[in-house]
Order: sequence, then C-alpha cells, then structure tokens
Amino acid sequence: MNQNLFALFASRFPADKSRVFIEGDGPGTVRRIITFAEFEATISQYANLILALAIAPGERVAVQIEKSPEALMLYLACLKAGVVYVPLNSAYREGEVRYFLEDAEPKLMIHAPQDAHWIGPLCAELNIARRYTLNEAGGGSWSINASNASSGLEFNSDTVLRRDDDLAAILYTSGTTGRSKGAMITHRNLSSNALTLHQHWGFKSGDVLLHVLPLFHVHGLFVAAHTALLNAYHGGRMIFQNKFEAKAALAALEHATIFMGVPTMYTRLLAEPSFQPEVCSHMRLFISGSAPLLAQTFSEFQTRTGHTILERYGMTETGMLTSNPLVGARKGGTVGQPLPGVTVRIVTAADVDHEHVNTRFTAASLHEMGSLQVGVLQVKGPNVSPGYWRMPEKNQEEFTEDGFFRTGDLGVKDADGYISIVGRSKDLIISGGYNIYPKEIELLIDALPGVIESAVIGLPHPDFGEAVTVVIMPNIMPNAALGGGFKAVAAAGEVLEVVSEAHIIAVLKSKLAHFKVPKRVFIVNDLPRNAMGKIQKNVLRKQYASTFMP
Ligand code: MCA
Ligand code: AMP
Repeated sequence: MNQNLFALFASRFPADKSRVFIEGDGPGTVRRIITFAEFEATISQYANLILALAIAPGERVAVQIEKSPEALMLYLACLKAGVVYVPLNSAYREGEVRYFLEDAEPKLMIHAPQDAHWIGPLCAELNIARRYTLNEAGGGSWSINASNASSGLEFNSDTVLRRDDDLAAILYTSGTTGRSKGAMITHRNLSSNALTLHQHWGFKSGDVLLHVLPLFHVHGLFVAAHTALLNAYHGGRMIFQNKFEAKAALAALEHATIFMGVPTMYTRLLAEPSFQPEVCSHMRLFISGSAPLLAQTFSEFQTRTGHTILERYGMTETGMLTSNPLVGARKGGTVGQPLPGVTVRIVTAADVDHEHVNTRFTAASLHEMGSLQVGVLQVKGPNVSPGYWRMPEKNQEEFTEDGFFRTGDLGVKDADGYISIVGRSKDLIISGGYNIYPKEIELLIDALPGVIESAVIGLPHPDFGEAVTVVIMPNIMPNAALGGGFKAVAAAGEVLEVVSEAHIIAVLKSKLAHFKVPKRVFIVNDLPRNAMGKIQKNVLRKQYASTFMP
C-alpha cells in the first residue's frame, strides 16, 4: 500500500468535483472560490512540474512564499511527487535563509517574486539551479511553467510511492545554541497526528474551518489544513484568509464552524467590541495553541461568547501531544490530556531548575492545580519525529535511551490527568505564537562593536504574550548627547560605533525576521550574575516585568 500522506488525503476527496473546498481572499473584496476540480488539477500540474524538473523522491524543495491557496496546493504537490517539503517563514531574511538552504540542500526553490533580488544571487551561489516564483494571487513563473507541464501524474492514479518512515517535510526550529535544527517529519508522523486530531475534535459533515494561520508552520499547515483535508469527504471546506486581521476574521466567523488560532488572535478578537455571541452563532469549536493561553483570556472568552476555548499543546518535532476534550471538561490553564496513541511522562528530576518556572505559577497556584511536582515533559508516539536533519549529536541529546523525546517544557499533572505547562527548561521566548531563541539574537548583538554582552529575555506583553527584550552591557560610557545611548570611541578619538536602542533595532531588522527583533533595548552598566558569572535572566525578567504591561 502506498503510505504517502497524499494518498490518504486524496482518498477523502469527494466524487463531486464541482464542490467548493476553499473560499479564499481575492483582489479587493472579491472572493476566490476553489472547487475540488481546480484544486486537484492544480496539484497535479504542480506535481508534474516537479517530476519534469527531475526532482527525485526524497530530495528537498524549499518554499518561502506568502500564504495563498496555491501555497497549500504546492505543499500537496510536493507530497504527491514524493519530495521533501521545506517551508520557510516568509519573514526570514537573507542570513536566515542562507543557513536553511545550505543545510537542507534543496534541488528546487520557490519564493515570493519581491525577494528575487536577494534570493536569486543566493541560489546562484549555492548552486540551486531550479528557482521559480509564486505570488499571493497564485501567479508567477512557477504557475506559468506548471500550466505547461501537462504530462506525468494523473490525479489519484499516480502518487509517488512512499513508505511510512520516508520524510515528508523538514521544518526548522531554532536551537538553544543559536543554530537552527531541521526536524525531520515522516509521512507516518503526519498521517497519525492528522487522523487522531480529526477524530478527537469531532470533525463532521459540513464543518467549515476559518483558516487564518500562516502555512509555513505546524499549526497552520499540519494541524489546521490537514484536519480540513481529511474532512473533505464530509463536505468539509475552508475559508482561507491570507493574513489574520481581527475584523476580517470576525466577518468570516459568521460562516464558519471551527477556528484555530494562537492566543494573540484570541486577545485581538476580544478587543473588538463587535465580537458578540451572534457572530459565533454557527461556531462549534474554538481551538488555541502554540503558546500559553492566559486564564484571563479563557474566562473572558467564555463570558463574552458562551464558548469554551479548547487548548491543546504540541511542538514542531512532535505534532500535537495533548488536548482538552471535545466532550467533557475543558480546563482553563491546562493543555488537557495526552492524545490517543501519545505517551506523555513527567519526569520530576531533582535538577528541575525552578528558575524556569513561569512566575505566574506560585507554589500556592501549583498546589491548587493538584501537584507541586513540576517535571520535564517527555513524549513518545507515532507522531514524534525520528530526529534532526544531519545532526546525530542533537538526536542523542534530545531523545532518552528508552526512546522518549525531551520536550524542554516543564509541566504538572492534576488528579484528572490534565497537564499544565508551567515553564520551560529551554531558553525560549514565544511571541504571538512564534518561537524565538534568545541565543540567536544575543550572538548578533554581542558581535556588534561597543557591546560586551547582552541578555535577551521575554517579558509579559498584552498582545504578543511575551515580547522580546534585550538588556545590553556596553564597553563604553553613557553619552548624554545620545539620549541615553553609548558611544564607542577609538584611542585616537574617532567614533567607532553608537550603541543606542534605535541603532540596535535598526541593525537587527536588517539581519533578522522582524518578529525576532527586540521591542525594547535597555542599556545598563552591569548585568546581574550568579556565583559562576552566568547572567541571571530571572532577575532581569523580574526587574523589567512591567515594561509592556498597562
Ligand atoms: C508580527 N510581529 C511580531 C509578531 N508578528 N512581533 C513579535 N511576535 C510576533 N508574533 C511584528 C511585525 O513584524 C511588525 O514589526 C510588528 O510586530 C507589528 O506587527 P502586527 O501587524 O501587529 O502583526 P501581524 O502581522 O498582525 O502578526 C501577528 C500575528 C502573527 C497574526 C499574531 O504573529 C501570527 O500569525 N502568529 C502565528 C504564528 C504561528 O502560526 N505559530 C505556530 C507555530 P515591524 O513593523 O517591525 O515589521 S507552530 C507551533 O508553535 C507549535 C507546533 C504549536 O503548538 O502549534
Ligand atoms: P514550536 O517550536 O513552534 O514547535 O513550539 C513548540 C513549543 O510551543 C512547545 O515546546 C511549548 O513550549 C509551546 N507550546 C505549544 N502549545 C502550547 C500551549 N498550549 N501552552 C503552552 N505552551 C505551548
């Protein structure tokens, strides 16, 4: 049997090809209506072009484009053609993309037309000879060439043979050392998780998913789109918005039944006075994940709409791990119980560093949750990645001897088996659902002239949950003329560099995806250190805790 994930999806597509699958954003107020006939034909054309370009099964295809229905079709075409899909956040800049391309060694790159001026030379330098563009409206050299790639795979009849353990995708997640790791995701990882979620969340006839998440990360691609694809045989479809915008989402909610979002999206919806119960009249399920949902958002949402958000928890390396139930108590502040087929254990090692327990969780609140036993979460299941691309040493570190994956999350379990994530043993910031590893930013800042050392921390933020902030220790003295900035002066008196908030932000914006760039920069004479000389980030987090809070 062909274990290609695409074969599973295709088996769920309806016989009536005139049925609509996606209602998407069009130019201005025009809606794009995509039937299964168009959806399948485009996927086949794209897959045929991949074959015509002689990209062999198992070879990588890197994609950095804006969200569109065609972006989803391109992903599905990669599955169908048996190649390994490597999605890249469209916010990544040249330095970040260079690393991914060098590491993944794709044979084909598809990118947004507006990035051609830097991706073109980069691909030339890295010998990626096959390069095409695809824009938000589905146009570009990729679609032009695909429309001519007529022969090759017929829909349904030809899906390149893949085994469960073959790679379907590589998704990069940042690493604590500042070096990103490519999580290898197999066809089994994806199919097992998609089937579990589709069943666990009770997808049913006529469900309409409002899809507002980006397509280059697990939440939008593997959780949201996969469950909708599996539901196609039930008449399921998607309303597809290329970018989350609260007012547009509200307008579409009236026609949807399921919404998946990160906590920032929920707080932005709640900030809209017109978000009232009648807007949700057809809705049956709101799901949240990727970052902790504050208890306040959970209860405010319940009061305002009458709906109880279902929170779940997962990772790029593992897909979804736990979920609150569809039927039964959804407990705010918890991520529910392990999904069927997933084993989650909480290892209460003596060395759990309570410095990493989020300050929201006091001893009293942990006690209230039914457990003071904070431990690290380790997981196992068919959904868990076999490891990192070309990083055997990381696999040794991240997997236990008995095959459990170390999540780096700290959790507690209550008497009913519901898990709460109370902190992270990894130095990670989650801002608006995006993961940001401080080390990557610190390395860039520390390399700037005039900087001795920096500490990047996440501070509570009303919109993004956590906001990236940096505290810098310069090797020079403050300069009043620079409005609190610092000036590095060479021996001869020549000004070498200015260390100021504006300067640091400007430099970082030229090198990093903007969501990683600190929202504030503090310049101090000294950084707090422990006896070993290590910067005490928990002290800084406390000191600057109210920076963004009203
Ligand atoms: C945008 N900015 C951000 C973020 N997003 N800064 C920090 N954190 C962010 N998440 C920057 C922009 O570049 C801009 O800066 C400034 O903030 C204001 O942008 P704004 O217009 O407010 O933002 P937006 O474009 O509306 O985006 C907010 C967003 C977006 C819709 C919440 O961040 C988003 O789609 N988040 C979802 C991420 C996601 O899918 N995560 C799932 C990962 P400037 O003006 O300087 O350019 S998968 C995962 O985590 C696991 C597996 C799981 O469990 O799901
Ligand atoms: P990523 O690297 O994007 O896969 O993000 C995975 C991380 O997001 C997890 O290790 C958790 O730290 C965090 N995460 C995901 N869902 C939740 C949730 N519901 N509550 C708290 N943290 C979450």
